[in-house]
Amino acid sequence: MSDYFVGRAALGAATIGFTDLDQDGDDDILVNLPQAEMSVLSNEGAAAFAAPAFLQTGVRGSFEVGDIDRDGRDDLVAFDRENAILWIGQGTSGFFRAGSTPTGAAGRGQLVDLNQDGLLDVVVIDVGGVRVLLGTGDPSFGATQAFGASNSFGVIDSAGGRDVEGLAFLDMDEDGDPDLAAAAERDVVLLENSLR
Ligand SMILES: [Ca+2]
Ligand SMILES: [Ca+2]
Ligand SMILES: [Ca+2]
Ligand SMILES: [Ca+2]
Repeated sequence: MSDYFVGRAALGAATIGFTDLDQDGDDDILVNLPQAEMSVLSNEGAAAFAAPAFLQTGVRGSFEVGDIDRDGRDDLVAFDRENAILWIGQGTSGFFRAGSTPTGAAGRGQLVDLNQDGLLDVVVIDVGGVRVLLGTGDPSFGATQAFGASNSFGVIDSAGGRDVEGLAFLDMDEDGDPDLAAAAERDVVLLENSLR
């Protein structure tokens, strides 16, 4: 086990992601700091990381890593209180803000290709359920919609108005697209993906 310094005031608000920022073939560590800068720990191989470099990103809140515009470099989607904010990856020079899409939901999200069109989509946890923004490749996301408005698992309104605490994706009906399991209060709610 090794400890690495990531920067001042990493505190509990920090989120961690992995991406090969310098494209040398190994994953580097990104830590988002509360003051809207990002600490980058470059992977030096053999389970060792360099001292942090800092990127002024403006990204606040949690983030997810994925190649949104499909240029081969990872991008970031940050989630603030009302929006999914897209930052396009530029390699070692960091990320630039490409736009923001209202999610109507606070704080957390995940990236997954729900409709299997090759473009990452955004799934956000909302108060009372789960919402989806389909990737358009522009790079941007479409309007939000409820997940699985009708489905064979018998769940009608996303998570039925219950607060969702966690999400996992699994192709439960083996039709080739990822379905969703949501931890909603005392239950696990299964939502079939009906977006295709
Ligand atoms: Ca690397
Ligand atoms: Ca990209
Ligand atoms: Ca998609
Ligand atoms: Ca499925």
